[in-house]
Amino acid sequence: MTGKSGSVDVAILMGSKSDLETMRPAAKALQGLGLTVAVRVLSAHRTPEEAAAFVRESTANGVKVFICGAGGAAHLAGAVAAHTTRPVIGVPIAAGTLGGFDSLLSTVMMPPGMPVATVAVGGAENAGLLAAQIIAGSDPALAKRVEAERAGRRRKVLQSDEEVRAEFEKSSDSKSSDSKSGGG
Ligand code: C2R
Repeated sequence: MTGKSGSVDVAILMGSKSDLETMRPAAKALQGLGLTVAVRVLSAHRTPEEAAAFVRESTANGVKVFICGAGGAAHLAGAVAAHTTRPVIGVPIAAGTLGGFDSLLSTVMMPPGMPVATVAVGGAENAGLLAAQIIAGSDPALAKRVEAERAGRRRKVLQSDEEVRAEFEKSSDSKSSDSKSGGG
């Protein structure tokens, strides 16, 4: 993971280091598609000035998408959206007593004019993939890699389908031959 804000494709922000393991799949998905990331712990509540400065600087340096993960009263994604017109994706994080419903609502319920594309609670991998899809709109080589990633998932499901069907077809075959031989 890159630590600088300059010349990276996607900036991933989180409100606390306690969010890192939830957010890591976003970086992994992006890096797996050949995109560069800056990963930062910055909080709209605890480090408002540093967070705002980072977003402005990153925007000036050409960051294409911001991904923001936060738990509880999750204002980070909205605060980031206030300082940039680049797309902002929010990842609500289950932290504290309300299981993530609090951060889901805090992230998703933005006022008109300040969109934050919000993924599922803990949905960092989808946030990474969505950021890649946004960038792929103007990058045909990346679009091909995104399509290949999708095709890989399709293959995995079809492989699982084959395995599960084989297991149950085998067991129903043996039951029907048992009943034939037993029933005379
Ligand atoms: P600690 O584990 O540091 O106490 O943080 C973090 O994202 C984390 O999930 C608990 C939770 O507080 C969240 N936090 C926010 C913001 N800053 C930190 N929601 C913010 O700016 O929105």
